[in-house]
Amino acid sequence: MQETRRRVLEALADGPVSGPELATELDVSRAAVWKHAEALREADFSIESCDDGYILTDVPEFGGAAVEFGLDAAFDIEYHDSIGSTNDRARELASEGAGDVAVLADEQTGARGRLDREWSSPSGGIWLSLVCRPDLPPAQAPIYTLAAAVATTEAVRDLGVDAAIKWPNDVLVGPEEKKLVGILTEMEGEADRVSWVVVGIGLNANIDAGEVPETATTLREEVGDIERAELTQAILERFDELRNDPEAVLPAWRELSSTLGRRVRVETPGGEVVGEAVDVEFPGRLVVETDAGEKRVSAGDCEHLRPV
Ligand code: BT5
Repeated sequence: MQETRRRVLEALADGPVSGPELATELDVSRAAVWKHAEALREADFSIESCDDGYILTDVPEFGGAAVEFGLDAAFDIEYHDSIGSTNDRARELASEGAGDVAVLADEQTGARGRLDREWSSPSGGIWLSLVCRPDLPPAQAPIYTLAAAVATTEAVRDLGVDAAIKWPNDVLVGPEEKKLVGILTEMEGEADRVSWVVVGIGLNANIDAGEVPETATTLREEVGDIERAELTQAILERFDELRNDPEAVLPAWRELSSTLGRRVRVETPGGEVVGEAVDVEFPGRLVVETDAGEKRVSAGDCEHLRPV
């Protein structure tokens, strides 16, 4: 959000404040204050007038301004009511040189999972793609996937959802392990350095369970509708913290994962690995104790098996 507009919004939130007072405080013309207030109203902020001036009485449920207002994370928000895929848009922004942008949508019409699988994205979700330009070798980029899983799981647990992470990138709920969140990380880089990483997070928020696959669940189904702007802020803020403190990612991930200690089958590009998942190592390798000894897996589809 533009700086003066953000300051107008903050002053109105602390209001009431009069137009002339605000103009003096921000050192802009009264016409400029008016222009910003009108733009905020158009973005669904409710600004009412009373005897002592103007005051903010309500904030929009979702949207770019709603998420940016009060956000304590280094991301600008680009919001779309509807878009093909936030990851595609984020990749476009990344290739134009952008960084620290979060592309956010209410609905996606052509969203992707891993390996070009379809990702249902009806209106009411949190469809979010983060453009990052970390100073990392490409092999370490998976730590961003784990960081996103940690940020999202903590945020939904705070809403009372019984969520846990299945390696590497799914957030599952309850004993039936229904999928609430999927993460798709994409990147471009040279041999020794990442040029950009796009972390795409798909969270089934205020959506009927019938609108997502049977193996999936939604926040509406689990705990009822939630404030999407607040939840998006919580995810962005925790992710921002973790990307600045990569050492903190694995301990947090281990705490939140339901994969460790379980028998798993992982389909990897090099074949199937079956055994007990015993640990996760930087930057996201799963350590599996198999009949043929320990194996380390960097990528693949993981299935939780019943104990033998
Ligand atoms: C994923 O793939 O889990 C990554 C999903 C990433 C989606 C986000 S949304 C924002 C950004 N923009 C995009 O275009 N993508 C990202 P994968 O592990 O391959 O899982 C895909 C499988 O999950 C599908 O084959 C379905 O079985 C299932 N699925 C599809 N839609 C789902 C949904 N909304 N919720 C839960 N499961 C779903």
